[in-house]
Amino acid sequence: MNFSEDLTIALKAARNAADVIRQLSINHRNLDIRYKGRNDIVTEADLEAEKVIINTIREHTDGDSFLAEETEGGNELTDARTWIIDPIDGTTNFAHGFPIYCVSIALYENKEAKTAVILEVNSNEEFYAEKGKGAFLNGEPIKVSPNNNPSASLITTGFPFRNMELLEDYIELLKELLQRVQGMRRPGSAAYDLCCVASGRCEGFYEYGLAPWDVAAGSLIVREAGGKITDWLGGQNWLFGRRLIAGNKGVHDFLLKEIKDHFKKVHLSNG
Ligand code: 2AM
Ligand code: CA
Repeated sequence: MNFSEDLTIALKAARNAADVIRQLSINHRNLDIRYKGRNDIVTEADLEAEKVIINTIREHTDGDSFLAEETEGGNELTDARTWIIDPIDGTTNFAHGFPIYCVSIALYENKEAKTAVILEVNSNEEFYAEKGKGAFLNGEPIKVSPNNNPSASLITTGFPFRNMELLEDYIELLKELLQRVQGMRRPGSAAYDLCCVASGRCEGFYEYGLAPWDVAAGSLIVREAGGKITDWLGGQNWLFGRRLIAGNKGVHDFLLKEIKDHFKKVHLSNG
């Protein structure tokens, strides 16, 4: 497979960031932690890693735009080439030394994902995809799970941590799923959840309260692995719409129906 120069740049940036994160994780109990909001933290590792990613990309490109969690936030995308970056997806895990956290880098152009890399720092797994070229894990092609049967499926989600307005509906849905599926997991990094869908480690994933940098790369990796991504109404407003469902087709459609049935307030909240 002939990959683009952009993928090489994204991989180099992700590896450089992972080096910085690993270095700082040695002493994670002494990290300088700041609160951006309730339960929403940023560490010096997030800031350093983001700097390294942007500098690496700038060394190899000219005039590209950035949408990055810590320094270049925003809530819209133009048609320009835009790198959407989460230096650490799973910062709460990182700050506790709990081993699932990822560097996530995506390149969008004309509002469409072209290239995506997610590197899980502890396992050193590199998930990546380019539009129309398939999805890969450490160089090997990956595909979503062929198991479309909800009762034999493993489902990941993220617990609500900021917007508690939808909490009751969330718990009702969880209650239902715990009785209908084989197992539920909460890894703590949406980027990683999407990689698990893409590589068939789980059959589906859903969450609300998501930021564009949590899902920009993972959604391309899922689609290139043959999976389906929608928002909670079955539409395509998932990059800025904060709510996403991913899965193989059968389990995605099952989750969409369950969410529609249980989230009575889904139209009323923007969390
Ligand atoms: P972050 O580590 O980049 O902030 C979805 O669960 C996303 O919400 C996570 O990927 C995580 O991304 C973010 N998040 C922020 N604060 C969180 C918290 N207290 N618990 C879980 N996820 C949190
Ligand atoms: Ca982050």
